[in-house]
Amino acid sequence: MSQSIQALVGRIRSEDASDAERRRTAARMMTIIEDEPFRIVELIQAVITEEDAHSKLVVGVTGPSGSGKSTLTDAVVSEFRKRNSNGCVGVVAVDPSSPFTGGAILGDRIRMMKHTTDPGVFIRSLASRGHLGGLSLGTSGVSRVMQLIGCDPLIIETVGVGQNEVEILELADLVVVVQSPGAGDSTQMLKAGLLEIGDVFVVNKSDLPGAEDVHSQLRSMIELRRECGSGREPVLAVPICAHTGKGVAELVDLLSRLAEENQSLWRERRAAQMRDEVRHVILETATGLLREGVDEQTLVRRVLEQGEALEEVSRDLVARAAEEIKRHHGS
Ligand SMILES: Nc1nc2c(ncn2[C@@H]2O[C@H](COP(=O)(O)OP(=O)(O)OP(=O)(O)O)[C@@H](O)[C@H]2O)c(=O)[nH]1
Ligand SMILES: [Mg+2]
Repeated sequence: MSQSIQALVGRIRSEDASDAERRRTAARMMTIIEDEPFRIVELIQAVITEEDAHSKLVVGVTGPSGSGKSTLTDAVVSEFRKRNSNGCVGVVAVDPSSPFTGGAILGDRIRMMKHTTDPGVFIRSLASRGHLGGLSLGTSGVSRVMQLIGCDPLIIETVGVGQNEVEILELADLVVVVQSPGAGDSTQMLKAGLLEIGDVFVVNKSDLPGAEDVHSQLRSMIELRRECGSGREPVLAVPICAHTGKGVAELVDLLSRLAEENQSLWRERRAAQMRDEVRHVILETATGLLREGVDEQTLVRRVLEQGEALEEVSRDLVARAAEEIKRHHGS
């Protein structure tokens, strides 16, 4: 018998729950939603009207592999913890390119982080691909649970850019794009679409030669984007050395200021995002029902070999599914 998400939310909220129990309950809820992503709807139902179920700042960190996203995230987490030692910070590391068995690689990456023993830092990695309901729904579920237990900021790290990653970054209020010298020509970034989705651009590894060049290339690209007026105003952060922490305080200042300024806009976006997730799950569930007991090859043959109209075959399918459901559920 699987546990109700609502009951778990209640347990997390309960005043007599200890911190340890809250953590355990949150971890259980994350596992449930990772295994059954559609159950994110139960979580949304439980928290949708509640402002305090959301972090004020959800940051997506992306950029080419090896640019230093994890090292930078680590440094940013330290800075946030230093500023608010009572609060907690969440990190979700997503690696859509890893096969299901890639856990070991991610394990190494996680161990790299200094914060694994800090009770004020939650870290969760997602390496699985091709889960039912898609990776982004699982990521969203994990993110929402972290927000529910008060992780603020929440940082979502994901490499490169593909469709999955873009979806994941839609969960973020702000997207930070990390570049570094020596990681290939930064015009490649433009092709990869990072320029379009970034809100804050930062050059990491400022201790290495070439960092200034990357910084000024970024500045011209950002200016170009501004001139094209593509809506969101991108910002160029000061160069950073994640190893020494140089520039990290300035980046955290910038992120905090942007969060302050944009809170009401983001609130609306978060609400829209939740409605969108529910809509997605409803349609996916309906598609699943439609497919039940259907011979899809026959449908294809009717269209390709018998020349039936697509619309006709589709309506037929829906009508048959409706009958089937009526028969099973006797209404
Ligand atoms: N010199 C220098 N090296 C850095 C700096 N930040 C990170 N590195 C190194 O760059 C390498 C990659 O860093 P990661 O933080 O793992 O990079 P990543 O972007 O998270 O990599 P993936 O998760 O594989 O995409 C590591 O060897 C880091 O030690 C920096 O500021 N200066
Ligand atoms: Mg990394």
